[in-house]
Amino acid sequence: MDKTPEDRQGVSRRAFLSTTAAVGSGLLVAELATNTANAAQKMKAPTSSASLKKTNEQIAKLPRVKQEMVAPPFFPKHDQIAKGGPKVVEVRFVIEEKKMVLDDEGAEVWAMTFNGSVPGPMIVVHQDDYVELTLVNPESNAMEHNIDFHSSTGALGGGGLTHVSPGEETILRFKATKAGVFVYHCAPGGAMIPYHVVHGMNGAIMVLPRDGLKDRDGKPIRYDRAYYVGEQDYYLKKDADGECFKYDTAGEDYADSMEVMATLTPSHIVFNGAVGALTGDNAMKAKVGETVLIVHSQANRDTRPHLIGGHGDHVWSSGSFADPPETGLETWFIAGGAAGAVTYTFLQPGLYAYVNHNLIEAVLKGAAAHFKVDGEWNNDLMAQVKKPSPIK
Ligand SMILES: [Cu+2]
Repeated sequence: MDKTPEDRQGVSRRAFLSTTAAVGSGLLVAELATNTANAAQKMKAPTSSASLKKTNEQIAKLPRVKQEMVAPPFFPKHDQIAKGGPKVVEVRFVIEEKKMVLDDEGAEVWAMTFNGSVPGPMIVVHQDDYVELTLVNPESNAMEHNIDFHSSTGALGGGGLTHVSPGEETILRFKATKAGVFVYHCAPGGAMIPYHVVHGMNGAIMVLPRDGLKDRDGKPIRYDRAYYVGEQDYYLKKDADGECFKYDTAGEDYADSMEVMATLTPSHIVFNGAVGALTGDNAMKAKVGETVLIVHSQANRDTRPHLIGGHGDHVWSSGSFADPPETGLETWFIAGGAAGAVTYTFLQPGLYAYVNHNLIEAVLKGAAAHFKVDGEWNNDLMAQVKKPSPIK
């Protein structure tokens, strides 16, 4: 994208970037949606007032911790039970627009990412902690971005206060008042909202109850390992031979992408950014007897996770830890725009497939992962009584 002297001015550049949002197919709809979203975004939280000063002074007395972000499927280091009172948890996201390969056929997308991964990193805090996010949009990026936290309250989930053009950074603080797992995503306005989300710009936060997870009788649930699976739908345009189009820069696929998005038919539905990101050598690991927490998010589209050969021992399908978990489920539902959590204690060794149980989406589109579980086989739970052999 050519830079004019005007582009150096924040306001002109912002105007330019949001104008590009309305280019391409679906122009009218995009404009209508953009205008609606922009009107909402004009509402701003006060940046200087006696009440803000007082709040800042109170929060300044709280302990501060930095949370080191790690790429999914891993979780950052965290305590399952909070130590002490509420804290301010500092998190840093650097936005990276980058080309990613999605499958063995070499399909490519110019992904938009928080910290370079699809999905973005898992954040973990406890209820009533404050999340203080520094959002950095480096000059090397082409587009304006922001962030909407479904776990937060006010200002479009922070989306109204965090618009950053290339070369800008901002800091948002919000109080994590609801316990559960929640999606966050970029939402720059109008058609750019789904465009950024289906280019990978989403992730999840886990807000644990201060005294940890509990079953429906109030008994503690503890996990030995935690994994984060972010499901991503992509909408790549294909040529007459079924080859996906390739582009030289981020944003160049806008019109083509809008055209495919309008069909509601994804070209790819994958876990953690690409086909095979969590299978084979990248399989998630566990041991027999260990309890694993799996958080699964889908920022755009409904899904239905299933662990083949296992179960959901405790399932927070809607993601709210304030509600008792369901137990012993085969498949659970996660609504588009939400995250869900499940614990499972592995009882048998082997390779487990963890899939979106629309099996077309799992097998043909890519929504599958593996768990590699070590340990002793339990013959009481399952045995091969007779090997497959000719019928007598
Ligand atoms: Cu974005």
